[in-house]
Amino acid sequence: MRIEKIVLREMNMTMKAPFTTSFGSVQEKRFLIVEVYDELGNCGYGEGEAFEAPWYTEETTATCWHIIESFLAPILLNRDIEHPREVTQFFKPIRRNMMAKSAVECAVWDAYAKRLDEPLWKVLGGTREKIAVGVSIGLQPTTSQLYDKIDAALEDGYGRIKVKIKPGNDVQLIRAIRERYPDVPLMADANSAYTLDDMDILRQLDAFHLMMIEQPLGADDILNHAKLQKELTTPICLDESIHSYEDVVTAIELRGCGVINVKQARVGGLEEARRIHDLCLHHGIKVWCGGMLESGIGRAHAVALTSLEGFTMPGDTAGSDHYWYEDLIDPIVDVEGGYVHMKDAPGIGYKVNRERLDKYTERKLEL
Ligand code: OSB
Ligand code: MG
Repeated sequence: MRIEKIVLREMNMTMKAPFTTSFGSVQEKRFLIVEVYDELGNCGYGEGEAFEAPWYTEETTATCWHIIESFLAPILLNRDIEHPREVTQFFKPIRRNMMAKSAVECAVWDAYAKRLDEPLWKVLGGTREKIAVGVSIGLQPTTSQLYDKIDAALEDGYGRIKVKIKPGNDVQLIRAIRERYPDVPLMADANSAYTLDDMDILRQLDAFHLMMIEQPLGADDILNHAKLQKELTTPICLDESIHSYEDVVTAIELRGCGVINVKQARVGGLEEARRIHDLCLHHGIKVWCGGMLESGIGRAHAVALTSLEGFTMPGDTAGSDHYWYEDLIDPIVDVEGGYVHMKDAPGIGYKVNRERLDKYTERKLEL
């Protein structure tokens, strides 16, 4: 396979509601869509999932554009590729910039699967015909608004609730949720809002049988997560701290977590995500697939990834309609009774609606 053309698009779509975490709020999503075309005319799509500001990781929409245009596209264009797994190796000389790499790598996987006329999830080695998903609910102005969101999610059939916490919005909040929903599978995500000085607060969270506490401490701090994990019975899940297979090796060696949130965007693509999945399976570390408030294109890649056998815990890949009034794909990612069913169509399995793709494109570059 040879990639002969790459199209880069900057998209702007507004979500149904703002999503608020300990690091800030997003409603207008500026992200990238990458199209790669092989010599036979197969088109693969990938999503640049970085946000406009570098709160979550150091990357932004603008840095992704720059890295793809100036470095990744020139590496890939007109190069012979046997298999998409090689793309990770081609990109090795470029440090980090995982989301930029992932956008391109995912697009190559989609084109490759379309070329084989196979669904991407099968090409990746997935075995699950349907995957369990939950919702991630952002911080709300009041507890009663949070209850409304949880009620709506449960009514829509989602079987797992993740809520965001931050200092001042933690023990009381989780206690209140537990009183109202004693048995709902529940987890809390701090997006790095605490330090070891908050040990007392974090210890109190042990009382609420949470499935896990996601990324309580610093984004670059696996060592202190290991210290914290020794003090807690609730498993720690690492999100922001994991950018590569090597980071997972470190986390396992240090016993820094019991669970890993895998996002292809955060680790440079589907090949690295799959290697992390295999490693965790081997070491008895649980994995699940996180989300980045993606459009249907990134969402379809996450759904395909989640079909791998080790993804035993529900992911964050809720249905398209949870976030968007309209999505870039037909049909939308649909959730029935808490499950997304795999598609048999080639590649990502969903058809990109070119009219809507153009409608939300604010900048376009052909390489
Ligand atoms: O920490 O998992 C996270 C959204 C944006 C950035 C980081 C995170 C999240 C979410 C929501 O929790 C995931 C989703 O529903 O797509
Ligand atoms: Mg998280």
